[in-house]
Amino acid sequence: MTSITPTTKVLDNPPFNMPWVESPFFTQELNQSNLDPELKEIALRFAKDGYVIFDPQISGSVLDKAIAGVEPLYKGGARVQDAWETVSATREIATAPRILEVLRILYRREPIPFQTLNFPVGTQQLTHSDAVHFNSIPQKFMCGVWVALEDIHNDNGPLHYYPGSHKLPFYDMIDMGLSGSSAQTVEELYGKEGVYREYEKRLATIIEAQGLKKMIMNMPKGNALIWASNLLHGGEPINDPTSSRHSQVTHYFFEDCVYYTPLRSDTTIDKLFVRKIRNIITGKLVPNKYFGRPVNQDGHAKAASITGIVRSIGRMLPKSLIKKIKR
Ligand SMILES: O=C(O)CCC(=O)C(=O)O
Repeated sequence: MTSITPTTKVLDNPPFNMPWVESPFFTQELNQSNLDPELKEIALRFAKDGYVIFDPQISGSVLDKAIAGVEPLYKGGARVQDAWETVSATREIATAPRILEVLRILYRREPIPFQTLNFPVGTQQLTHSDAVHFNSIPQKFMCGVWVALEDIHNDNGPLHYYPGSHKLPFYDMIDMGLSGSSAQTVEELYGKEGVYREYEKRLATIIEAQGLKKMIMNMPKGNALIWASNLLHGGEPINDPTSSRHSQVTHYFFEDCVYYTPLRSDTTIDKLFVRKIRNIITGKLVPNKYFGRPVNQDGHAKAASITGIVRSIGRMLPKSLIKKIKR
């Protein structure tokens, strides 16, 4: 197996503010790059399909320690968020050098692991795009890395995904005819009648109308799957109710962005739900930045002051925003 070292080179000078794999020059630059064949293949697949499976070179004992370390945290539930804060094996997975190196190459920016989710069983989550939960300005600087902590097969609720769906437009809440920015409670957002359920239903109709082809992923223990922020994916039904399906997904942003939650934003009426993220590598909060400059951020749900940033994608920066960029 070819190893990835920090000296692995791709071409310099990313000309635009977008992930390398999303760049219009990606194919040309990939062909000219000196990446080893294995990395070239990873980059090519990820750009084309919106996901790629690879060996993150994490030892089996770390995977087992993650399962054992998180076990007491479930307390009857089926998911633990941010176990990295207390379970070092989950942190090791989130910060595995090979994962970080691959992400650096795909995005040409420093990756920031900011959230871990551990699951003891299949999630059976309906199909969604992570981009509605986690988005960035500039866009698409987000991905998930899902690591199989045990063998994943048809019976224990494998992942499903729609290859190439990351190239669909990003369907923001307004595109879906929905607004989550006025939700006051978790129930209003995520409950049975909540706006997120409606998003899932409407997304299913798009998938059907477009005739997208679903793939189901069986994966051996230790393998990792990176999905692009806009790749449609979810969890399959659990055929064997006695089965476990230990897995960890880590969500990554990339440096020098504004990080926000589209589900809770509505930029037309000055609501941008900016996220305060913590870098799992350093344990420190990461400033939201726009063109390298920190932007004012009052924290969750109070971030209307930087609404202009979203409006300005593809347009000119509004003066009000420029004033608010700290110099
Ligand atoms: O683990 C799964 O079954 C799905 C996880 C997922 O869709 C997510 O974390 O976004």
